[in-house]
Amino acid sequence: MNLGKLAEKIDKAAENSEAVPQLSLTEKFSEQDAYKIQKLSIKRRIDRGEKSVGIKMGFTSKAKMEQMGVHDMIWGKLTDKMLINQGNSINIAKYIHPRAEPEVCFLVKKKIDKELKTMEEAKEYIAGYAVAIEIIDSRYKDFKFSLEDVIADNCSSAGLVIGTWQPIEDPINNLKVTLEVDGEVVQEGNTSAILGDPWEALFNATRLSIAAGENIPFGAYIMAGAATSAVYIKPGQSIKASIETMGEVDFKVLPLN
Ligand code: OOG
Ligand code: MG
Repeated sequence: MNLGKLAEKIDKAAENSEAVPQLSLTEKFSEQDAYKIQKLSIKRRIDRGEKSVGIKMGFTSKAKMEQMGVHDMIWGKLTDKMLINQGNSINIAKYIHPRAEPEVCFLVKKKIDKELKTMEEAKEYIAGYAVAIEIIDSRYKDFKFSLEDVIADNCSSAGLVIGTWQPIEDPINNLKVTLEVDGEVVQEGNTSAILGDPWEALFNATRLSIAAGENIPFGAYIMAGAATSAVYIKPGQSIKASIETMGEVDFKVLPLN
């Protein structure tokens, strides 16, 4: 099996906004191979000039695991091409079948070169957090995949919009999370759905990246994973995520013309 060829296939699917059959339908590959494919596909992006801006956790909540039929947490990479400014509009034609989900994002203030395990350590390395929305856009037909498939596909990462950074103050577990489309609440959840506390997702992100031999640089974003199921987005919509006491963030989808 040629992992580079599989990375090329998944990367081209993203580039051309065209879904492909799940890689696992024709190739047997392990979870470890899947992370190698992910790494090779990210290398293609970096070679095209995209810059690494951080990492994301996936399937850190039951809601997400159940929605997608998988059983373990995963992690992927974020690049500058995925960034959307607060309030800006996206063109749906650049995506295949995008979905939005509410998240917590952390900001790194000091290079993380070891696994963080306690809040005391976290405060030394993390500047703060913000409400974020992730746009996921599986490169697989019908948004269906195995755990290995989705890892190879960089965990469906396609976009993110980050709200205003908040300094670390009170605990951030047990906060109400909502996702609105055109002013109507379409998903409701709680930050405790994220591994009991979004900080747990941060700790796990540091564990996984250190185990992979990678530091997390100063200024990196770390997405904790969605607290609720994701919703499909459509042209003309306004999408907003809010987290109690943390704030809100929104973006729009351009209407079709
Ligand atoms: C995979 C990405 C999962 C999350 O927040 O749980 C994820 C997917 O659902 O397509 O980003
Ligand atoms: Mg996510």
